[in-house]
Amino acid sequence: MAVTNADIAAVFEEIADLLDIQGENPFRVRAYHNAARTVQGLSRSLAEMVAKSEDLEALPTIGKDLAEKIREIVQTGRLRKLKELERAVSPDLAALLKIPGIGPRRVRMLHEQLDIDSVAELEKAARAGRIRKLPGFGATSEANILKGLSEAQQRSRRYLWSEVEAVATQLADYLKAAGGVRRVTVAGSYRRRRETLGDLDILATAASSGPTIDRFVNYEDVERVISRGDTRSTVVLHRGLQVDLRVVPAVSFGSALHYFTGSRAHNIAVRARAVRKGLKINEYGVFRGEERIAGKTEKEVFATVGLPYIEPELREDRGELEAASRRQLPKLITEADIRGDLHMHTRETDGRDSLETLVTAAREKGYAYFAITDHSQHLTVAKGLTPERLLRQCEAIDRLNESLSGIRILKGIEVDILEDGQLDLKDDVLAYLDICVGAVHSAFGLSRRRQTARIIRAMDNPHLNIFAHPTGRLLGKRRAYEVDIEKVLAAARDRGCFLEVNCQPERLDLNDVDCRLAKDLGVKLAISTDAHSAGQLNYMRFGIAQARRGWLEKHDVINTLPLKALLRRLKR
Ligand code: DGT
Ligand code: CA
Ligand code: CA
Repeated sequence: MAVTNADIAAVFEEIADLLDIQGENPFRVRAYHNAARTVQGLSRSLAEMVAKSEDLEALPTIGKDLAEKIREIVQTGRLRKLKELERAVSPDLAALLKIPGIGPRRVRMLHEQLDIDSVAELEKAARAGRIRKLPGFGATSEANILKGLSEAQQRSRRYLWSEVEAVATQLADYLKAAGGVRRVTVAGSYRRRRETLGDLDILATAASSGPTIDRFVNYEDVERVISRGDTRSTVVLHRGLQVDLRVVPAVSFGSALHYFTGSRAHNIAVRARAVRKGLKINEYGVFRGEERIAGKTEKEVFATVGLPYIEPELREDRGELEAASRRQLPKLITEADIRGDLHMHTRETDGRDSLETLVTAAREKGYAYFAITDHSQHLTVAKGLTPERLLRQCEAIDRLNESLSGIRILKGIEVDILEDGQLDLKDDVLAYLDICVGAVHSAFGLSRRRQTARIIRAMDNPHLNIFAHPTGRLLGKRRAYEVDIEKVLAAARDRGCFLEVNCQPERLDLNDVDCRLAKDLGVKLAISTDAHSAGQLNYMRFGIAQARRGWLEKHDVINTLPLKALLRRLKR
C-alpha cells in the first residue's frame, strides 16, 4: 500500500505533539510542524521521489535527519522514532489532544499540575471546577473543555445508516437548489451502504463552486464550520454529524465520485490496476501522461482499467475487481425482487398494529404473501403467545385469508430457542403452522461451543424453517453472542433450514460478511423486516442493502420465490 504525503505529514505532526507534551525543546517541535506543512503542500509524491532516489534535502525545511525519516516511512510504512515516543507518552494522555482547545502544552500542564492522565480524569477535574484555578485557564476555558468533551464523544461515535438517511437526503435536496448546481450525490460509506457511517461525504457539480459552498455553510442545521475553501468545505451539524462537501467540474464528476465513494482499499486496488496499464487515476480524472482520457462517469473510469461498472456496495476490495475482470460480478438483488416478508409482529405481542392494518401495508408493498410471527410464551416481556392464544390468532388468520385475494397471510411464530436447544412450543402446535422462525432471546452468555450446539439442536427440529437474527448483535449496544456461524450455516444447509437477514436498522443480522459466507456455503437466506408496526415494512430496504453488500442475488433469497415455490421450500 503506497504511503501518501498526507500519511507522512500526519506522522510528523504526531511526533511534534508528543515531543511537545514531553516538554522538548520548542525548536525541535517547530521543525516537525514545519516539515509536516512542507510535505502537505508538495505537489509531487514523496513515495515516488524516494523510489527514484531523488534528493529530499533539496526541499525546504527538510534536512538530513528528516529526509532519512521520510525514507524510513516510505520504505517500511512506519517510523521507529514515533514508536519510541508512543511508548514514552501514554496513549490515554495523548488522547487529550483530540479535545478541541487542548494543545500539547496544556496537556503537559494538566498532567504536571493536576495529575490528569486521561480524558475521563479531565472531565472529572473540569466538573469539579479544578481546572479554572490553573494559570492561563479560567472558568471560560473550563466550560469550553466540557463542551469540547461532549463534542468529541459525539464525533467518535458512528451513526446508523438509517439515522443519517433523512439528514443526507434533505441536505442534498437543499444543495440542489443552489444557483448553478447540476448534480449532488452523497458518496462515501453512505453510498456503499455500510451499516454505520463515520461522516457524510457529498459531491456536487456546479458551473462555479462559490455559491454552492456558500449555501452549504449557511444550511440551518450547521452548528460549526470547520473549514471553508474554494471547492471544499467541512461542517458539523447539530447532532454532531460531520459533513464534507466537494464541488467539482462536470468533466471530473465520475472520477471524483469514484474516489469519494471509496472504499479506500478499493480505490487503492483500482489505482494499482491503472498503474499497470500506464495510467494514473485520481479524483480529477484518468490520465495517460498529461492527457485526460476519462473522468466524466464512473463507468468510463472502470472501463479505462478494463472493468465493467462495479456497484458501490461491492467496493470493499473483497474480490470485486477479480470478479469484475472475469465478468463474474453478481447481479445484486433489489427490493423489486422481494415477494413477501416472513417475520413480523402484531399487537397480540409486542407489535403495534392489528392483523388488518398489516394486510393493508403488505398489499401496498405489492407483496404476494407475508408471515405473522408473534413471539412465543417464554418471552414474557413481549407478552409471548401461549398455544391457546396462538391457535386463536391462527383462526383469525384463516378467516381473513378467506376474504382476501391476491395476497396470503402465512400462519407463523417466532419461537424462542430455549437454553437447551428445545423450541418453546410443542411439535404438534408447530406442525399446525405454515412457517416457524426461531430465535435466541435468552442465555446470550453461553460459551461458543454450547451456543453453537444449542442452535444446531434447535435446527434438528424439522419444524424450524428460519433462524432469525442469527448473532443477536445490536449495533452500538450489544455485541454478537459467541457462536460459530460457519458451523451453524453448514448445519442449516444440511437440514434445509434458512438463516435470516434481519432488516431492523440496529440488527442488520446477518451482516454483510456472513451473508457472503452463507452464499458461498450454499445456504439460502430470508430477508425479513421483523416489523413491529406497519410502517416498519419499509425497513426492507435496509436488509436489501446489507444483502447486496454480501453479494446476494435474487436466487440466494427465499422470499423472492412465488408463494407455491416458497411453501414447498418450507416443508423440510
Ligand atoms: P466512514 O466515513 O468512516 O464511514 O467511511 P468513508 O469510506 O466514507 O471514509 P471517509 O469519509 O474518510 O472518506 C470518503 C472516501 O474518500 C473514502 O471511502 C475513500 C476516499 N478517500 C478519502 N481519503 C482517502 C485517502 O487518503 N486515500 C484514498 N485512496 N481514498 C481516500
Ligand atoms: Ca464518510
Ligand atoms: Ca469524510
